Amino acid sequence: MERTLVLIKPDGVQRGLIGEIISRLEKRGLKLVAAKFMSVTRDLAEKHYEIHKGKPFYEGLINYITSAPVLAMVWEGPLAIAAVRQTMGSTRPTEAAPGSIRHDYALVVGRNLTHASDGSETAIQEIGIWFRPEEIASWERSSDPWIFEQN
Ligand code: IDP
Ligand code: MG
Repeated sequence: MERTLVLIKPDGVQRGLIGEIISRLEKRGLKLVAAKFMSVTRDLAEKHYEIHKGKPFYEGLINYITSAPVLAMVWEGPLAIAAVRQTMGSTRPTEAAPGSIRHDYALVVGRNLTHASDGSETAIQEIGIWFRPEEIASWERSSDPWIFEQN
């Protein structure tokens, strides 16, 4: 079972899309195991986006993610990392698949609503940046056998 970090970025919060985004992940069958509504310090933003340091959009990206609260979450499921990236759509909304969140609700890369971990190592690293272990709830969902094929 995989876990992945999802952020609803400040534009998603400001535009009232929290419910819509959570709903899509829930309906897909993914399981929520942690959530935290919070302001993002510059220190946290810099840790999270360390890989992009030095790129032309870096300063704008840090300003964007620290500009208003975000909803940070951990979602769980088989192949959760790929599934969530697919539900979010490509980084550039005009290249995102129809039906994906970025296609359906966004236009430009600098306001693309969400973050989702892009691999198993980054998922572990990012979850560790945003959540303490005791903030993550491992739980059995009664629908798990109908979604996760555990037989
Ligand atoms: P991802 O969020 O789909 O993983 P990354 O390439 O990791 O995309 O970039 C991180 C974030 O940085 C993007 O989601 C987007 O908010 C921002 N970003 C990436 N490229 C650009 C750009 O060319 N201009 C402005 N912002 C960008
Ligand atoms: Mg990325």
